[in-house]
Amino acid sequence: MSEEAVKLDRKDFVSDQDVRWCPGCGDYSILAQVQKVLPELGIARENFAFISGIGCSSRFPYYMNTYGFHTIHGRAPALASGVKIANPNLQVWVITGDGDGLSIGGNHLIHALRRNMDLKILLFNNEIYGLTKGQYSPTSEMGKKTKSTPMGSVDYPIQPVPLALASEATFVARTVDTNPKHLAEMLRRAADHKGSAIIEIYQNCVIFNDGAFKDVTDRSVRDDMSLILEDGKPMIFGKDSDKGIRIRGTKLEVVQLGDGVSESDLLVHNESDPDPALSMLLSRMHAPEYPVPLGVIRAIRRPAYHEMLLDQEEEAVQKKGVGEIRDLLMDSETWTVQ
Ligand SMILES: Cc1ncc(C[n+]2csc(CCOP(=O)(O)OP(=O)(O)O)c2C)c(N)n1
Ligand code: SF4
Repeated sequence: MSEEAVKLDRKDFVSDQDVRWCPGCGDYSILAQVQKVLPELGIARENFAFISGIGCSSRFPYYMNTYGFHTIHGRAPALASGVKIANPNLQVWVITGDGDGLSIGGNHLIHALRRNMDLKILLFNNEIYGLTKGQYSPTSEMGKKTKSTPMGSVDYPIQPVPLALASEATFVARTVDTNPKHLAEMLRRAADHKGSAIIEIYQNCVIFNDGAFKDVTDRSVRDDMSLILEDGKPMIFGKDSDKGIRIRGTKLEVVQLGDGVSESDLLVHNESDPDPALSMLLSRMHAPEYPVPLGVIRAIRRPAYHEMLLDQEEEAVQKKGVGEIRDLLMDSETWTVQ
């Protein structure tokens, strides 16, 4: 990495391409925060790769002045895994949508997470297929009326955060496009993480699903309807910071502080708890019964796929010396026809 390369600013990460998202799309805010956070990392531009699938969100690599690859629908995690293994020095970001990452690409996403691939996956969740003009997606609510489901969809939605936890992702967070400060902080945390990092970003599609998250993100309700998680801190929320979350048996409860309930009764967030049970409970908190948790839900450390692979390669070289693919292939008969 050259000396001058690490002294970059936002403009260095802006490409010469015209941004083609609809005016007011939440994607702009995410792009702006990524272009703000990347120069802070002190990494040269040529050491970043942005890999996307297909969708409005997947146009992202065009707008980044880094290496990038707009790949095929749902396959960004697979392509990105190959990129990371081929060149572990790259910091690899995956850009995907709820359609791209959870419909056609659901399988690829799960396996990249479970393998602890060192990827920073940004899941732009707008609960709709934007690029193809507004069909319901796997995260759309049951009964979603669209042109292709005029009477309402009859599908139960999938929830990205519980899915990521169940897939053994080692870093799972949630944020929203309308809170740039929080979004930037989550990007920094994902950038620092070694292993599979996924951030679900609530992203507003102004054209086909406007206001999908307004019950959580609108200025008038957000303090009461979102819970900002902070590691090691009790779970307090509300406009007047007078509500909290406690656990009774296996159920989380919203409580009013003061009614014989004090801060010491509340759950304390432990993002690195080796047992994922509480993070799973948190991930299933939904409005209107609960405030929606935003922040780092889980962050644990375990060896990443490429680290284990490189260790194994080194061990093999030590034992047997540097090999030749040709020798491996021509080594012995694989089968004999008699
Ligand atoms: C193999 C294949 N199947 C279907 C499509 C059509 N298609 C393009 S984008 C898309 C869904 C995009 O939705 P999402 O990932 O939520 O992205 P958004 O556009 O909302 O950002 C679909 C179904 C395609 N391009 N390729
Ligand atoms: S269709 Fe929706 S997601 Fe796509 S660019 Fe327009 S506002 Fe954004």
